[in-house]
Amino acid sequence: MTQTQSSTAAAHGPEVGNELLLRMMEQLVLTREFESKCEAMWKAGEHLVGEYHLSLGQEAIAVGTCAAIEPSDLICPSIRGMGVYLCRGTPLSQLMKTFFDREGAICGGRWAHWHSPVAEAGLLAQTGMLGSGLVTSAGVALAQQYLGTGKVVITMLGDGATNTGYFHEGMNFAAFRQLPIVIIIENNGYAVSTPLASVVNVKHLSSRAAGYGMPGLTIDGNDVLLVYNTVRDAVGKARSGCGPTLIECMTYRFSGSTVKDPDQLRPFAEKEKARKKCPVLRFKTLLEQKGVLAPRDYEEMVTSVQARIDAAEKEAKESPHLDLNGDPLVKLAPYPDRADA
Ligand SMILES: Cc1ncc(C[n+]2csc(CCOP(=O)(O)OP(=O)(O)O)c2C)c(N)n1
Repeated sequence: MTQTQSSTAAAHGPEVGNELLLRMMEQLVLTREFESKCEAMWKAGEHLVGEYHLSLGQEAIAVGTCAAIEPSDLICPSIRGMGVYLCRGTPLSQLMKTFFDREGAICGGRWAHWHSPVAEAGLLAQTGMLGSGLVTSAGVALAQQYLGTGKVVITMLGDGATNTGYFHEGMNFAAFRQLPIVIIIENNGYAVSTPLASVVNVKHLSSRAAGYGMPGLTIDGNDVLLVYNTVRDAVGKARSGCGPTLIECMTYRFSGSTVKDPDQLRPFAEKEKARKKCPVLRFKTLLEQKGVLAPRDYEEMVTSVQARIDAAEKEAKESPHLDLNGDPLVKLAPYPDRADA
């Protein structure tokens, strides 16, 4: 079954309470501001560890998804996973300490972006080989099924990652075993600078789900409420033993593939058009229309989030540098951009 769902009121499902609406608004702002800050730090030449795949423009997918699952559920973010780390409550200072290689960093500073788990946040590590995160996530889902934990696994990947063999293995295994897993494609139309339409012959990637005997949906990934409702339904089915769902979220990234990418190959007009569909401003407008958010509330929200981010940056920069002398993993694979490696 392949379906496309549009952003109609009916597709939004039951009414969502104001508290949740405001929480999602704040998480959109947090992701936007946190990543904008990180991008600015990179561009100012600050020494940050690793590479950074920004999710600016795609924030609604992480926010809607995280709002739709239980704290006990497990989630494997895509390589653009900062929104998931933030929505699952990873402390801002811990993220900043990781960027600046300070004591208190995630996984003792062995983190390369998205490749480290945060157990207390239910975050599974993304793999370095695109698409294979679906295979490892399917393994985790199999464990939940076998142990009867009632937990659902969410796994997220880009459109380019769906063209790997791992994706097809993972899809087949998830469907065959009717695993408690929801597979989310963040379709931003490009793998680095390769347009999706130049490498696949299907209109909707969700149509591939039928080949495995799994339902597939394509939705507007910039509509946070639609993401929330679609994921919530799929998670409910997975939890009740009805197996996996593939959800393709259509979106666009505002920046280059990584912070180092000058992004000269995507058409300027296309980028400008996409910016007009900003998921953060779109949700802000909706909440203002609903009378849930006043313009002044929004400004206060942004100011307060920025203050939290600045405080986290300050705390990180005042913390001692990590001492990785003698760490067997660092000896085995030194980071080329780590000053003391
Ligand atoms: C199997 C594999 N091939 C190539 C790469 C190098 N690579 C890293 S990110 C990336 C682009 C990924 O595109 P997509 O899956 O669409 O995600 P997006 O970057 O658009 O979020 C590539 C090709 C990789 N990590 N793994």
